[in-house]
Amino acid sequence: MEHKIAEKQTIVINRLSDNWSELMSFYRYLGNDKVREGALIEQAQSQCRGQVAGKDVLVLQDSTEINYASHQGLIQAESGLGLVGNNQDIGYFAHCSLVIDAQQGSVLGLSDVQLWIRAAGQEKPTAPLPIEKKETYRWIKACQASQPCLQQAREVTFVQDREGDIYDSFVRVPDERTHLLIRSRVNRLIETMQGEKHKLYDYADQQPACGGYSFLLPGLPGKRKQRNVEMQVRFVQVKLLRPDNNPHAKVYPKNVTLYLVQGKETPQSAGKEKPVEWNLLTTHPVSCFEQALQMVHWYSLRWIIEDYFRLLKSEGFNLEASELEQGYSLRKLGVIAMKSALLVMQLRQARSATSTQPIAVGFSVVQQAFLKVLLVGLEGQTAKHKNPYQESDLAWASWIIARLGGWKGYQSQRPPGVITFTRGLKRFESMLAGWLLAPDKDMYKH
Ligand SMILES: [Mn+2]
Repeated sequence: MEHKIAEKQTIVINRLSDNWSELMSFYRYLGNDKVREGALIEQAQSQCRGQVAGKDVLVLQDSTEINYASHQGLIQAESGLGLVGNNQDIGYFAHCSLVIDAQQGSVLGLSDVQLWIRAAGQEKPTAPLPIEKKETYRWIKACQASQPCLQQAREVTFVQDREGDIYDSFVRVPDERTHLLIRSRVNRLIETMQGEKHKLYDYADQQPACGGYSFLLPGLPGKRKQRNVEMQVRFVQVKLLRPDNNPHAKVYPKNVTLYLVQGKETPQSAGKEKPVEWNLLTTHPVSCFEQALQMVHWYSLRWIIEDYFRLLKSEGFNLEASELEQGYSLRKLGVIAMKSALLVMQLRQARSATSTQPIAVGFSVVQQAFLKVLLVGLEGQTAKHKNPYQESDLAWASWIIARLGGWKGYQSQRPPGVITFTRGLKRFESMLAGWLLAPDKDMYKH
């Protein structure tokens, strides 16, 4: 049964942003109550579980909103969507935990996906709520829900942006093999190891710079140009003090000892742009420049999840353009797209040769057999036009999918990007659907 669903799903995915009016079977699949959103998420988690054994992993976490304001009149009421953004548009929120290999940076899987909606007419609470009742609880919940599929990992580091800077997290999430790396949101009052009180960022500024770090900051269309960022790095051990404005926090220890790592862009590097400044809080011990550098580097890898959300929403999958009428179906569509987008990212990485993953990461035995069939028609006569990779590597599949997506296969050509891979994957999946139905599979060889 599981297998049937998986195969059906591949048929479905190729339609994600194609002609919606032709999608009757697709609609039926998404509208089928027996296919639960939770089951789709569990499938992704169990796939992830198989990829992390013995590895040090980073879990990049972030939230995004999927907005259906442009289809507001079309979507059935009370069907699983709620208010987003300006508290008028409808849609849903998603919080994803994207697992990557800490050494290689390769995308391994999704350890958790939470979808949630905001109900209309929610009143602002008059008294402080326990964390479990707040929307921000998702950051802690995502760490907890990720744990079962990360059990085989050697070391886990959850990487969160400023929204994740919550005292509760520092108390509740870390253990011997579970760490946090979170960008600080507020200039809190802290206590130094010598017992003095300071403002966090001022105290960081007072530390001697121990070295530099540079990285390429990707551009954001309409917002900023790509630039090389040169940072100065500082670090120091601090005690974070328990917030005293929430009675529910009284159960926590009065402080937690952490390390602060600051990466601050130099004025020369920033030029006219706003300088990048990261004040990172981590449970990893940091006692030398190399360790501080590691933290800054790991945090810089957060761009991968931003890239992932971009792929889901615009470039490749165009989730927000779907014209389904049922909110529940739209949410399931979202989870399916999340799984496909994961594979697109893995295929792109496989071509960059910085990370090698086995083909089984993304393709079942049946799919691998069909890739082989397709390869015959795609390879040219000369060595230059042959797939240069081993059949057991994801890179081998990546070459084929890129060719299906319109990449010509010349080394001199620009390497294929996510759009090419998304197009290639859609084509692959629709051809696979045909192949699986074909009575005589040999005819595909010619
Ligand atoms: Mn965020």
